Amino acid sequence: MAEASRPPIAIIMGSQSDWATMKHTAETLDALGVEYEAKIISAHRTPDRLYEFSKNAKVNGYKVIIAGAGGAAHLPGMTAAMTPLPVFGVPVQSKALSGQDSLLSIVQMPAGVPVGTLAIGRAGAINAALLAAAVLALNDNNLATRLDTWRDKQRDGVALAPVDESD
Ligand code: RP5
Repeated sequence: MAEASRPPIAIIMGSQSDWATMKHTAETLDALGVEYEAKIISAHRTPDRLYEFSKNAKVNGYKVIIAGAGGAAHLPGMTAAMTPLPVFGVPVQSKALSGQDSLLSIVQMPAGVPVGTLAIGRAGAINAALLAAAVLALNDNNLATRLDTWRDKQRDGVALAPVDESD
């Protein structure tokens, strides 16, 4: 695919099982009108796919990569090692350790190869989309306006006083 027709954001994830989390990234980008491609790329099971994707990500026209993985979550760090593009990592909530393994695997990169690490699970997936959109909005005034509108809507949805939800 030619560079001009590529979406600016790639959402990659280590497994089909990560989609339940990473679909929140996709839904948030949909709400902001930001195009993306979503791919399953496993650092462990499909290392050749990871190499091919990461080495060519910039020339293929992507601007930001969002990588979700769980457990021994090497995907964001290995991707960042092979591309100059900004990489945001989403720790998927694992069954064994509730995502603490994923978080520490992603966040503890050695100096020199950064991965911007988000919160575990759904919150991190949504925030990765918002952060990636904010990066793109530096050079896209229309997107900056849509991000402002998104935040205004969020603010307006917060009630002043709590209600008893069990009633
Ligand atoms: C990781 O292993 C994936 O990112 C996923 O979170 C985890 C479990 O993968 P499956 O065994 O469900 O495919 O590589």
